[in-house]
Amino acid sequence: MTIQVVATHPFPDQKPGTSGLRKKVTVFQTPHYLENFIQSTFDILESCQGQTLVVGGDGRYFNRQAIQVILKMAAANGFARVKVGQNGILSTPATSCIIRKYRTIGGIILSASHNPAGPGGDFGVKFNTSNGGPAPEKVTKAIFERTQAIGNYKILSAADVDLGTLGETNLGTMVVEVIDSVNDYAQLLETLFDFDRIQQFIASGSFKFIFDAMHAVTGPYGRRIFEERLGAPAGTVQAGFPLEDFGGGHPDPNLVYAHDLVAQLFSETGPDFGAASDGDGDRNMILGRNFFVTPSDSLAILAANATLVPGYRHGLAGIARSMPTSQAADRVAQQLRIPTFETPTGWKFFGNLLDAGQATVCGEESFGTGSNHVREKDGLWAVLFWLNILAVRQESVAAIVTQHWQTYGRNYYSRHDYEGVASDRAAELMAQLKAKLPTLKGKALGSGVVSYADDFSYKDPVDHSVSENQGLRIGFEDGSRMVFRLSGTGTEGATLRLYLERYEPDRHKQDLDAQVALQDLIGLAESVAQIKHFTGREQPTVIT
Ligand code: VG1
Ligand code: CO
Repeated sequence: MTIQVVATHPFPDQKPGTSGLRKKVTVFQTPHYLENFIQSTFDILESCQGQTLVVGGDGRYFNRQAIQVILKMAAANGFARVKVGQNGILSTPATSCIIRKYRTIGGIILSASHNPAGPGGDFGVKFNTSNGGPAPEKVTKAIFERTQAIGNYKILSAADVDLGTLGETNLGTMVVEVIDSVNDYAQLLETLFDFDRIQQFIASGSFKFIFDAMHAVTGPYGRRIFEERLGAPAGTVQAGFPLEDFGGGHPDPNLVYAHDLVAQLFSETGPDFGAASDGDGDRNMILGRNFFVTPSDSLAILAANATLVPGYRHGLAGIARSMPTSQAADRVAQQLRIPTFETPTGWKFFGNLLDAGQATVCGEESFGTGSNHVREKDGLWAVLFWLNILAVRQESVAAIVTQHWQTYGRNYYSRHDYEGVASDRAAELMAQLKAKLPTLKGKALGSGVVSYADDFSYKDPVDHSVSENQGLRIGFEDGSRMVFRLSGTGTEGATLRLYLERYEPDRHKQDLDAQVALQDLIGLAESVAQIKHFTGREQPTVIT
């Protein structure tokens, strides 16, 4: 086995987005493309010598091939050990857990998360640092700069490693340790939740639930935890075996893409509770019978009920949410007299707050919720949190949510996505809106008065780093808001996201459909940003 030093040239487009580097599979299959990015990542580490790395992915097409390349490059770069999930499978939160538990230098997660997979689909590479969290901006910036200067990479010429069998093998001087994909993670969750109580609740027969793994990474996790450990009947986990193309679906747990699950919950004979996760297992969607819980409400409800769950019985230090996420959680924090933090979109911005002990739970409107148990959002964690609350309160999901609204008021909320818009048109929309913002403050817009209109920028309270251009916001005196952002995770054209929020304290006006309740704001967003004109679309692609 010899170490090859392969000459290469920079690719101009290796800048990580909201969550890692995402490209079409065909781009990653371009000779040297994957290798360049991996070598650049290794190069910015202080030293690879003698270090341990965690590697795994969501099981999508090209996962297995990419892992073999990474193992051989890790061996050539001096790593002592790589912990790799069996058959290359590790969910994003499980990877975070393993990095932290074994104090490794970091980990590489192969996933494009909720983006579709297969030979014509997407692939992605995320690097997580030694705290278990997504690389912060200063690290992704350093990686990108390195990709622009790279001249060669190192790789061991060796046969592929068998990833199907648990245990250790040698690759040059490096040890490849194939680990059970679920064990460490399941053990961690067991320390947080009252598994016995949930088990009894399920065994009582009065409560039925289903979990849709969407043929993505959470299948093995869901089967082990829900069916084997908690005794839920076989079949509770649906689409529970990872497929390289996710069964042709879009592994994004929302009302549009998780239609099979939604159809089951929205039927009179349906289960009491339903949940789904995404490609790499960090997202969650929560449903009750005939009831959809918005991710923003879910965050607020988990926070309000946290002391019912053993891992959080002493309360929370603080709550952090991404800027476009609704302010429902802020109202809970206010009542609990704990701080809230408003960060830019992307889990990497929660890392410092979690490390510093300033926030205990975090959430994003994009179906992401998590806590300080790892440094990623965590789909199964959120499902177990709900199961624990339901087992203690013995009420329906709908009852818990409506009671929450009665106590705190309801933050009507919706996100409208316009996917696959021409990039230049989307950029024009944002530019013209940004130019207009300074003129809006203090003006009447529709029936409201604008109290602020700006481009969100964030100063991290821990390391004081500043992140600019994080979304255009227009806020009204009554607390209503609309936010415009372009997605940083797509691989084709641009996706415009419009986030809408309006607060309703009156309990007699809290049962409207969100689209109806937000009608005025939707109209205002169109008039101020000319969405139809710039996108050429009459309707959003996805409404959640
Ligand atoms: C989206 C979401 C964001 C999330 C990110 C990664 O980013 O809006 O909240 O953190 O995806 O999630 P964007 O830039 O497309 O809006 V995942 O599940 O892809 O790791
Ligand atoms: Co994800």
